[in-house]
Amino acid sequence: MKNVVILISGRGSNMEAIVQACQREGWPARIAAVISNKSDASGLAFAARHGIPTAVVPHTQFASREAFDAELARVIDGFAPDLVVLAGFMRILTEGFVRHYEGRLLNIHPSLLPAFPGLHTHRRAIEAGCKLAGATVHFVTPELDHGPIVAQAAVAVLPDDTEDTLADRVLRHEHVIYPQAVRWFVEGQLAIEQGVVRHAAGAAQVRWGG
Ligand code: NHR
Ligand code: GAR
Repeated sequence: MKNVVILISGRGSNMEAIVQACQREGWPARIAAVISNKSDASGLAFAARHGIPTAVVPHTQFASREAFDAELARVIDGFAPDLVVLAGFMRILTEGFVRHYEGRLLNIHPSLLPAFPGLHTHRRAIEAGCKLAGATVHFVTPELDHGPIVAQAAVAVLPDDTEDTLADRVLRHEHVIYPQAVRWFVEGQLAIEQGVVRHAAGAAQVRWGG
């Protein structure tokens, strides 16, 4: 069994989708903990209801990013993780933290990387007149939103989309590709060769949506 630790900052709907797929599909994994940097993250209640240990490491109580990341890593490592999953986790992580979890740290970013790293991706895609938007699951590297790509989902940007309607359309596909990617990892199906992620059995690493 692989231990998976999930980091959230808020709603945690991607975390929920991962917890539910893990239970429903009987992955060789357990969700060992859900950890938030915000005590009011609503996802913590879902985790507790499902019997998953939770912890809060409030970033506001640390003098530096290094100090926050050191405490976060100490709490995470208490759950002996094989994989750490960022699911709407909103703090940029230091190089030291990322190196500690190299090759076992995943994120989902709400854009078709390498377009629009950083924040406010849906607003920026609409403003740029993009006709496609989407989400990317990637291994985390020290450079923000630049790590090896595990899976992507693409959706249409519609003429009357707002930031919220586009975010909702993308999120529905996040809830499919993120559990899928985590499942591939815990099954040992992912290999990184020269910065490119391949699925051992050739599963499609792309999803097209309406
Ligand atoms: N850290 C590293 N080193 N590399 C990545 O690829 C990371 C990361 C930490 C988080 C998620 C990411 C996203 O998918 C992620 C990827 C937060 C910010 C941000 O600017 C940017 C990207 C992501 C998460 N955070 C502000 C900060 O000062 C705080 C913003 C807030 O609290 O609302 O850390 O988009
Ligand atoms: C998701 O859309 C995720 O891709 C995005 O925030 C949302 C979190 O929703 N992540 C980021 O923007 C990271 N900077 P959730 O908490 O319901 O999973």
